[in-house]
Amino acid sequence: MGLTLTEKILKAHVVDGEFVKGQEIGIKIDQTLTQDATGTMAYLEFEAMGVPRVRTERSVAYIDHNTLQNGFENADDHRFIGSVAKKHGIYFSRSGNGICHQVHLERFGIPGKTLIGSDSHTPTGGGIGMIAIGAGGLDVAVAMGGGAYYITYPKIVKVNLTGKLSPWVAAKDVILEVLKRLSVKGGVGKVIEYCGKGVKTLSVPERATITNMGAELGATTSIFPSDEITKQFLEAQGRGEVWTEQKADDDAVYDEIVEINLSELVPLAACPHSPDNVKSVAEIGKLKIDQVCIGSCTNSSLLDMMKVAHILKGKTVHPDVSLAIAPGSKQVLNMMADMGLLSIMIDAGARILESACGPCIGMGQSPNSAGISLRTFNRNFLGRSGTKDGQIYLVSPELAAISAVTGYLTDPREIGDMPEFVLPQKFTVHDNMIALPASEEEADSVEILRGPNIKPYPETAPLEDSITAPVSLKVEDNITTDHIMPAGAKILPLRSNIPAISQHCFTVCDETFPARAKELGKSIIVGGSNYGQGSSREHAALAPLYLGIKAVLVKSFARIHRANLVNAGILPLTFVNESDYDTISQGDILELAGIREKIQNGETEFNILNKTTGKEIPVLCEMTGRTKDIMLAGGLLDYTRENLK
Ligand code: MIC
Ligand code: SF4
Repeated sequence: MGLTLTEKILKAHVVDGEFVKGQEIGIKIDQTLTQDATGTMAYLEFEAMGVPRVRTERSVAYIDHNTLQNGFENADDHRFIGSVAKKHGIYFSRSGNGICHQVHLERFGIPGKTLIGSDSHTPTGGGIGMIAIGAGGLDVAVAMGGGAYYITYPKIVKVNLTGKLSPWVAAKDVILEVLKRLSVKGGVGKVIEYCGKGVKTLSVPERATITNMGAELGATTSIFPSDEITKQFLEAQGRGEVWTEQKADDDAVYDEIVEINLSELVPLAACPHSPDNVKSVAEIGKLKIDQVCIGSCTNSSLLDMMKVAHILKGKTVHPDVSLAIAPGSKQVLNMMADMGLLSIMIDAGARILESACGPCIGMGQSPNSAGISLRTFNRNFLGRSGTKDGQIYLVSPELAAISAVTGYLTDPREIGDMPEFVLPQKFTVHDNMIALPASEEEADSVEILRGPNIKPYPETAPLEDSITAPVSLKVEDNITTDHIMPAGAKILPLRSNIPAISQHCFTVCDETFPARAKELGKSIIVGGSNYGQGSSREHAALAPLYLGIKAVLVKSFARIHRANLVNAGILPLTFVNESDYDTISQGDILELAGIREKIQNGETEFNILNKTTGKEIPVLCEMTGRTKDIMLAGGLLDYTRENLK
């Protein structure tokens, strides 16, 4: 029986566990990446492990998220990360060099290798045939120290692409169509593998748009084969020597098959406030818009910019619309300047932003009150733009650009003929904004530069014998990490200060939560399904840890967030009967009697008691050997200190 591409790469990297679907396996990690919003914490954790030099083939630290320096905090974090990188053998991509995923694809990614990154959109690397997975900062720190990364051996979904995209229909529409069909939880526990004759009609940047936004399916990762098109892309980056062919066997067996005929797709948009709330432009109808933002790790490649410039040429941005464009990397921006694309955009009235995440993470450009904003990004969760009642639609760059001119949500097919957009044979390569690490001899003399906002990792303690605690918060289905630990220009500078950032935990849902939880000392959160979807930010577990949360009881979890809870020593529990969710109220006292012994004995299903109502509630707490030990130790940091020496 033949193998899928995912299985081939995983098999070549497995160091622990067996290849049984649903079981945990440990894989060797070849490359890691971090960004600055999760990076400071990840490097504090790496330091705490006491490993002098990274043990990966390549580790890169990027500065791209917290680039709005409205106070000393972000600049201090950048300086800290730069100094840690230099000392411990990590390449350092300086601010201005671009968004981590775009730059990693251009300059570091290698087909057939494994990559984990402290950012949920790390699967962008799947666009060149890598197994690239988003993870919590602590997991990335462990991988940098040479430890394996653990995932549940996934189900593998084949997306069989046939046909060819029609003019002005984009790669973005492909992933929006997949999201429409599978939903934001449809990918949990799965890898999405793209195959079929349609693959060769898509360029690397287009493939990367699709694997990037696979994160919104909740998938472990997404991957394309590495073929002649990948080879040309890497050669154009001056890195042809790292290319290898990567593909599934012809007789590979998949768990599910999704058929997509590219020729049948039409321009789509994800409507507020979820990436799977997808409708066609025709279904949405005439929608007057206030803002357009083009960029983010999903759609900021040179190819995207070439299309946008073509559409804007000789036009003016509609008087009622503000258009912001953030090219994905210094390379993209440089080439836009050389090719004359930049002056076309400036002339049309676009506001050119630095090559960084920017508005995608609420770092500026928040829309006006109740403003309608079309964005080429990947997330439109409530409040993420920085304007609580902002209405964010996720669209392709083509659709965004033409709408910026007309002032309405516009079907890009109205533009008429589409020229063929061909990527250059050679990209402009100048890695002068990537600082190399110090040599092993020089490393000792590198001083670590810590600012006053950088506070240590919160205190942890081994799992208690029993837990009796009130429910401090009850929330609904599809709670995102943007609800749990909001981002934005005001809160992001606190990423390296857990006591301070905790004051914002869950304030989107309930402003009184942080004070209440702190006062209770110990408490439990109850939630619905797909709890913790979205970002990889471990702050969504570390802030609750700091506020005394001992357990989270929900209908189901998103993958990365569940792992982050375990890493922080917080018990992840799920209801056996989802209807029991309705029997618990905020304020009820829950008793987890003998919980330590139960976990130690490997009990996965047991009852907890709602002392307020007297009702016994059956719950699941599935822990394998390793996660069990992490839980008992009080989290991954304590566990790793013991085991990684
Ligand atoms: C995001 O898109 O939400 C982020 C910001 O890139 C996060 C990481 C973070 O919270 O720092 C992600 O997706 O992992
Ligand atoms: Fe940055 Fe947005 Fe991509 Fe997250 S989704 S890495 S914030 S561009």
